[in-house]
Amino acid sequence: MTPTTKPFDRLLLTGAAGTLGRVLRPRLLGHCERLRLSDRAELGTAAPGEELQPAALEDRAAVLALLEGVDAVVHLGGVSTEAAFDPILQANIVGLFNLYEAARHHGVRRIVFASSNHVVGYYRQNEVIDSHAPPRPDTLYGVSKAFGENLSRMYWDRYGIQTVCLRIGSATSAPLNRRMLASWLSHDDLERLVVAALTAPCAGHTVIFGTSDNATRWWDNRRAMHIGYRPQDSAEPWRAAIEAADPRPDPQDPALTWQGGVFVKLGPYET
Ligand code: 15L
Repeated sequence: MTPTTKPFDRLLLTGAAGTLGRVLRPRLLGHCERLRLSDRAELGTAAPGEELQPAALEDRAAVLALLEGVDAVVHLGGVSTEAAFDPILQANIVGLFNLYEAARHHGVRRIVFASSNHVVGYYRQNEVIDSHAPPRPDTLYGVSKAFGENLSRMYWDRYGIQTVCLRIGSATSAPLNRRMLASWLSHDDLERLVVAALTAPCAGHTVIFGTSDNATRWWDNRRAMHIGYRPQDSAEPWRAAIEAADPRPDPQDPALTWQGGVFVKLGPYET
């Protein structure tokens, strides 16, 4: 085998056709020799170094095949917002179990799991919490991400599979509203966070909040300092324009009350 300067031979990115999957797809190629991309949706054509392997997460055999020969996984796949219970059950509960069983079967040692701030969406915006705060999910989606954090904890304790759970805030190209002055995660910082989570020497099982270096903070990441994530962007340059666009916000507005923002008003949907 030829010597490699990249930290991984083969990485798997699930949810590669989704919003953040499309952001990470070209960026992760810089960190591995081969990038296996999966989604249930159309993935386009493979660039050099890419392998396309479509799969539905609830298809156990397909997920087992997906993890064969993989060094580490960036798992963005699944339902990424509030929805009816059944799709959440299939993708985020059954699908995640399939992923961890496949990792155990193939000896994959590291998974970066896209959790969400909606695990703790029912904390108020005047509270500062860390990863030891009990979950207070704002949606069925948030409950499913709390399940993922607990499932991955069990696979670490029982089987030694390391997971970094990223409680991603609002990963957009720019902050769009007052809430995002605290919750924003730039795309460059998203890449820094994922790479730190993939390469931290001793990740064990870690929960880390995914935000940029914003001046307003609800989430304390000191318990995850060993991951070595150093955000370099901030929402602050957008503050003046965002505040000017909405000079007298309603203090009762859920978007400005709860850490999960408007998610507290979403659903529940009929199954
Ligand atoms: C999430 O978990 C969602 O996937 C994303 O679409 C955003 O809504 C984000 O949270 C957020 O809280 O802004």
